[in-house]
Amino acid sequence: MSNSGLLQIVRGACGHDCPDTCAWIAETQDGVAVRLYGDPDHPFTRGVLCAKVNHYLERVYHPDRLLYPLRRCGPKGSGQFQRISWDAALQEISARWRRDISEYGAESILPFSSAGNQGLIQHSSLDQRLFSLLGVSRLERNICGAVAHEGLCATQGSGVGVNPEDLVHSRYIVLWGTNTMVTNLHLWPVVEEARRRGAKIVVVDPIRTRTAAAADWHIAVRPGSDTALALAMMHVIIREGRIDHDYVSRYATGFEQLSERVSQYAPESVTEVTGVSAADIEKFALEYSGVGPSLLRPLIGLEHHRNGAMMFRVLACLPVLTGAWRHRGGGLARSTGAFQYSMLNMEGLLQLGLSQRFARSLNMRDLGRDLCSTALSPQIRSLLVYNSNPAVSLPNQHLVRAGLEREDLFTVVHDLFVTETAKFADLVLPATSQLEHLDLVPSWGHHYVSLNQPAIEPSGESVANTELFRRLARALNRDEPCLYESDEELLRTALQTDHPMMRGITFDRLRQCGWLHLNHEEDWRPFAAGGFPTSSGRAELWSGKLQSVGLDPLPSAGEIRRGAPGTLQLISGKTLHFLNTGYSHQEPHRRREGVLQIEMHRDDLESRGLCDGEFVRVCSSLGEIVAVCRSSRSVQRGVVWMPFGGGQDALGVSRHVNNLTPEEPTDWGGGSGFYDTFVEVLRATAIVSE
Ligand SMILES: Nc1nc2c(c(=O)[nH]1)N[C@H]1C(S)=C(S)[C@@H](COP(=O)(O)OP(=O)(O)OC[C@H]3O[C@@H](n4cnc5c(=O)[nH]c(N)nc54)[C@H](O)[C@@H]3O)O[C@H]1N2
Ligand SMILES: Nc1nc2c(c(=O)[nH]1)N[C@H]1C(S)=C(S)[C@@H](COP(=O)(O)OP(=O)(O)OC[C@H]3O[C@@H](n4cnc5c(=O)[nH]c(N)nc54)[C@H](O)[C@@H]3O)O[C@H]1N2
Ligand SMILES: [Mo]
Repeated sequence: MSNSGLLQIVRGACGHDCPDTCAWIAETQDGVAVRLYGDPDHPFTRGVLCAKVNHYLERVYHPDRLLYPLRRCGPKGSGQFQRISWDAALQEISARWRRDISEYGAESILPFSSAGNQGLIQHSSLDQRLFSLLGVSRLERNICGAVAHEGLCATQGSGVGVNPEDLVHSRYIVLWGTNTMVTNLHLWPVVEEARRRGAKIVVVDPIRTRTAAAADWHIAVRPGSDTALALAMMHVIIREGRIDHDYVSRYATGFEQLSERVSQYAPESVTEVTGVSAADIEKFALEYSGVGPSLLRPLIGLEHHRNGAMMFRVLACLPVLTGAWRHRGGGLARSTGAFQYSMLNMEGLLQLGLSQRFARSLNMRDLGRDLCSTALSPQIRSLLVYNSNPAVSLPNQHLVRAGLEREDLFTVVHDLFVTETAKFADLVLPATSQLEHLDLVPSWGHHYVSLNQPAIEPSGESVANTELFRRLARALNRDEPCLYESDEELLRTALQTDHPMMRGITFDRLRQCGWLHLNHEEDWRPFAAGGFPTSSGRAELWSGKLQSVGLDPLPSAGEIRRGAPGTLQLISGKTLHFLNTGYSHQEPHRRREGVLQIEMHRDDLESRGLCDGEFVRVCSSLGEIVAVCRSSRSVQRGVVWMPFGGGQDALGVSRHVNNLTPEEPTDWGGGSGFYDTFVEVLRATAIVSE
């Protein structure tokens, strides 16, 4: 080989389900990746990778990485497999799918995927085209972000917000229900820079997270009660005349109705529900409305409550009242994802018009219920899982697994590792790592568009998602050319857009530079003037649209869930060393996260006669798991914290926090109230001896 021994450099971008979309550089030698590091020139990710991607080559070359197709040779769930060829696997899938389609109808097939790979085409492209043509059941992918987005849209008509890099101009930053230092670490230097320039950093979180501990002020709100807190802030802001009347009269509807509503939310009236003193609420409201530019930064955490959408609807009213949107660094900054997607040629990429007829849509949250349902018509007969690990990540894990255990269900899982879901599969197919496929990665945490270029050949017989769907199409004898476009063709299609912010962002330029900033003026303020993209053209403090679907037209506290007396509210957030459930199948990441712990307030331990470090059974109405209890100053009385992501409890049994969580819908937006879980914690030995 002429390049033998030469070091080559390839630019890529992380496609993990994370807002940061880090730009990386891979060094390869003789077809092997020898080094991976953050691109130091990227203005947002600045050459820094996270605790996971810093060790990405270990993932690529991990001895447990799936390299060949496997067929189950033991009971479902046992993880016993034998190697088979791709041809045999494809033949089996096509034979089964054809039979299902003719006997039960195409809707008896359910493709299930999430954002395990959030690159544009590996997330959605040929898969969607094939599904449309086949007429299989569709999935509502709404477990992450959809609720928050809907909530924001109710007030401001879109999810568009402040450019995250502009936070340096903010003088009052509220990280509201987001653990920035763990889940969005590249925003933290921006926050720090703002602090150096004089900003105050406030964290609103029931848990004293790393981020809360690093802030200037931590407001330890009671879970789910942020709506009441924000309404009380509005009460103070209106009472004290801190309203930007000019902004409100030009750009908002329903100020009078809102004023009347929040008159019921005097700070004293919400201290019990929020756990925040009236004095602190007053102070928070006055600081927020007095120091500018002020910025609210929620991300996802808040949406995992029953009143999840309302959380975001209510927060979005604050910068409208104060006119914070006028100022650079003022307003609200959540996901930039929908914003980036809105600029791409998604119609061309997905070709949803290929659908010949209506196909039902199933909510991903309800997978367990739907798999176990005898009423669903047709019943789900075949399941194809990719980009997701539902046996761990979905609520009511017990039901999901009961569904996956069905003998008459044919399950195919495409992944990089034998996940807990894959253990229930009839066939497991190997997927490529991000070093092994091409993609464009829009970011939900900044304004750069990045190209992920393959650095090495696919390991073993692994294939990218796009290639999987080409192979499936071929096996099913489909002859539509749109099912066989190359990855590059797909990306070129997606980039065929005349959106002004995409001007100059072409495939060829991206191939050269790796990443490019959206094309907008440096001082870009989405809602400084000109209104909002709602049907009224204004921010809807009062919403006719919500009223028309039977919802409260005004911001309200929504349903704040509280458990039965004696139960504790369980919050299960993201961890440093796992990416959702990703990396939990790998040592040393598992070791770094350690044995499963539950953090409890000392009084809650003592009142149960428990000691720090002992094994406890954590029980909800749905299930129970074993953890080591820890006396922690990070949690308030009545609230407990456990990490989400690992697959095993403290006894090494394959069950985790979602064994306890209910598949309960959020108010609107179709998500799941993961954090409205109420548990009892009992000494493990006492129960064992019962
Ligand atoms: N290291 C790492 N990074 C990740 C991920 C990961 O698994 N690991 N996952 C990625 C994904 S998919 C996502 S969605 C994002 C999520 O990013 P975040 O939204 O930042 O993360 P969460 O852990 O879901 O929740 C954030 C915080 O919300 C708090 N919270 C819970 N209930 C309430 C409440 O009622 N009120 C308030 N004020 N706060 C509350 C939790 O205590 C938690 O600290 O992170 C992404 N980044
Ligand atoms: N209790 C509790 N539950 C939660 C949450 C919580 O905070 N608490 N968070 C929720 C949230 S916000 C989210 S986003 C979900 C996440 O839930 P899921 O979307 O199910 O995410 P993961 O568990 O990370 O599964 C992604 C899988 O995709 C695989 N993968 C990565 N790249 C590729 C690829 O290119 N091709 C294929 N075929 N596979 C690939 C990974 O190896 C991994 O196994 O969990 C939700 N569940
Ligand atoms: Mo997520």
